[in-house]
Amino acid sequence: MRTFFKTHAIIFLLALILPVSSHASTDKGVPDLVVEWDTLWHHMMIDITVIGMIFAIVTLYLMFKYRRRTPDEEGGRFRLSTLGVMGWTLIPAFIFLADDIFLAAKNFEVWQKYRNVPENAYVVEVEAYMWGWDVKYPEEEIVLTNEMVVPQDRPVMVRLKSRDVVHSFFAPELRVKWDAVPGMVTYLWFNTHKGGEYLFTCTEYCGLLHSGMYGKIRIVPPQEFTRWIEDHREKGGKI
Ligand SMILES: [Cu+2]
Repeated sequence: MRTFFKTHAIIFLLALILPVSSHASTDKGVPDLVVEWDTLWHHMMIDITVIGMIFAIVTLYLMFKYRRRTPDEEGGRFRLSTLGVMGWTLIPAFIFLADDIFLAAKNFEVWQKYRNVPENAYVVEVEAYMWGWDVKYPEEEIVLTNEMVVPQDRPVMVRLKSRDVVHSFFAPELRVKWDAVPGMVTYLWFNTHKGGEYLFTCTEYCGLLHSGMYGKIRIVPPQEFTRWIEDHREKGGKI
C-alpha cells in the first residue's frame, strides 16, 4: 500500500511540475496570451487525466478484488483501521483540493495578464451591430467593416461597443473573447507576433444573421501598416 501511495505522489508531482517549464513571454516583456492560455489548458488537461486515471484504476481494482464470486455469496466483515479510514478520505481530498487551488492560482495569474493592457498597445475601436462590425481607427478617421488591419509585433487593444444588442468579439487563434454591450465600453487586447489573417466572429447569439457576423484581422509588418494608414487617410478614410 505504501508503494501505491508513493507512485501516486510521484505521478502527481510530475504532472504539476512538467508544464511549468514551458512558460514563456515575449522579448519585450509583454506576456504572450496564446502561450499563457495554452499552458494553462495543458496543465488542466494533464491534471484531470492523471487524477481521473488514478481514481478510475483504484475503483476498478477494488471492484474486481471484492466482486461476488458465487450468486449466494454474502459480504464478510471488513473493517479499516481508524488510520486507514483517515488516509483513504483525507489523501484523495487533499490531492483534489491542492490541485484545484494550484490551478485557480495559475488561472488568476493568466487573468491578470489578460486584463492588463500593455502600455504601448495600438488602440482600435470596434462597434458591433446586427450583423457586422465597424472597425475604427480613432486617430486616423478610418472606418472598415468586418476587417481589421493591425501592425505586427505591437500589442493591440480593442475598445468594444455595441449599437444594439449584446454581441461578443471572439478571435479563437489569438485566444481572446469579450462581450460588446450596449451602453458600455469594454476592452480586450491581443498579441501580434505572427503576421497573417485571423478570423474574428460573434459568439453571442444576436438574431437571424448572427452566424454571418464575422470578419478578418490582418496582421501586417509595421512599414506596411504605416503605408496602409497613409493610403487610406488620403482616400478620406471611408472604405
Ligand atoms: Cu452578434
